[in-house]
Amino acid sequence: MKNDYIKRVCDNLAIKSSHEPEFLQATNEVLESLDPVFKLNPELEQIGILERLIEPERTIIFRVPWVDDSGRVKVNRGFRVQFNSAIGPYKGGLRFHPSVDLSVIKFLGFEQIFKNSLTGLPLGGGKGGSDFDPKCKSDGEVMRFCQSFMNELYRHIGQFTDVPAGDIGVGAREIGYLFGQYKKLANEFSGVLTGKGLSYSGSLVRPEATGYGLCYYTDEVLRRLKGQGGLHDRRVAMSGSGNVAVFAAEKAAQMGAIVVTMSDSTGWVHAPNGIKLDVVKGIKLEHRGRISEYVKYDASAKYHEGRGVWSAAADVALPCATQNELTLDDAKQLVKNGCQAVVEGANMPSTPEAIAYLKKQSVLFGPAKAANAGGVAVSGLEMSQNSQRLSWTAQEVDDKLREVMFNIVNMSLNAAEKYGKSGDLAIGANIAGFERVADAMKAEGVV
Ligand code: NDP
Ligand code: 2IT
Repeated sequence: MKNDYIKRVCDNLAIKSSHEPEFLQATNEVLESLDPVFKLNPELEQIGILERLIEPERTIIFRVPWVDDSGRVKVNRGFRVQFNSAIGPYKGGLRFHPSVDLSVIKFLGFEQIFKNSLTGLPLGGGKGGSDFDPKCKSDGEVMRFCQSFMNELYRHIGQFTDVPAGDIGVGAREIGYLFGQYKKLANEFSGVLTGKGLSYSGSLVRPEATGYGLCYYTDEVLRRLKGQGGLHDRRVAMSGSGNVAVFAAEKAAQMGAIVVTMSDSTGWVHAPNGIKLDVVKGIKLEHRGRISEYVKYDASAKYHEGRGVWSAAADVALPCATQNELTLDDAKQLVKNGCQAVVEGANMPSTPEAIAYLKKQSVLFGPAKAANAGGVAVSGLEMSQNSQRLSWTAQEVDDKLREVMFNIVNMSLNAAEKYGKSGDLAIGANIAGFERVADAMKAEGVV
């Protein structure tokens, strides 16, 4: 039963943002879970906390013209949504993918507010990107696109204002081009982007951070809530084969798990004896190839075209590709095959119907904003190192990453307990993330 205030805000937003389905999905999930907070703290309505939270502080949409290798002019649409700066400068990735639109960037930016709050670091929430598709583009085309994108973005960002990073389609190559152009336009070498290369003040462990953090979180919640040991000896079904998936697979294997599936947008590979990660890294990270090539190097594995990655038998599922990739039917299939935990590496990969079903079946559910916060947490640590003009060792960064992930588990479980939702990691994460931001928004007055 939703509190009147929450219901009113959700209903109004449903009308105002009826053309933004992903944004509505994300806001509904968070707002509904705040019900017990508003029962105890009705004064939050007086300061319009929810109306303020759901409206980005600033939205920038811009033209990105660039010239392809044949000399033809192309135009894409660029976005940066500066959602909330109550607890720190806007922080969040840039996504380059043909599916990017305002709804997708707003859902990602909204989620980022609470995720960043959970890290305990001084990071506000934002997100950006473009409908540009880096696939099948030459390095020269990607460089010219990134330079044009930054020609507009640079006036809106800065180390104390807004610090973008990578996401789908934006990795080390793109961050390099974006940083180079920012430096030229602003005449300033600063920590304005994270995920930078090591030779120009990036942080050790940032490439690995989201995937490693996901495994630290998953291992801990399995121990705390399922009580039969962590990831060791568990079969893990994973989707995606990009930055998050590759390093989640690496850490899961290091922790003694057997990763049995990986995928991309064309199909998925089933390797019941365990995916050979050096092969995946070779295909995806070095040649930007397709996961279908995997079976050339592993005769015991099978490639399947299309969806279906969640039909493989596994104890734990780690969706690491994109939003709404795990549906109700997938959840049913996972439960039928004995899956005990679904922990989100991608942002909002499970549909609301899938989540409701998993919870009803007592499957442990780890929400994205908690489970994948390791990436932005190490981005925060990269900003600290840049401010200090120092580089920490891999061990130092990894230790801090583990600490952040354990704190997130503790904060989520404590908040869930405090509000009578014991063991619910999703409600706990939403409430714990919200409380810090709401406190700062109370303090800053109505601005
Ligand atoms: P990458 O671009 O490195 O990899 C994305 C992977 O997901 C690829 O295997 C890609 O396949 C697949 N994928 C993308 N879109 C789709 C789609 N529509 N359908 C099926 N498969 C798809 O991105 P990341 O690994 O960085 O990001 C993956 C997820 O993790 C995203 O949800 C992102 O928001 C989230 N995330 C990323 C963080 C980071 O630091 N990078 C931090 C926290 C969360 P293909 O190559 O065929 O497109
Ligand atoms: O979704 C995410 O948390 C990211 N893409 C990482 C953001 C960041 O600023 O490192």
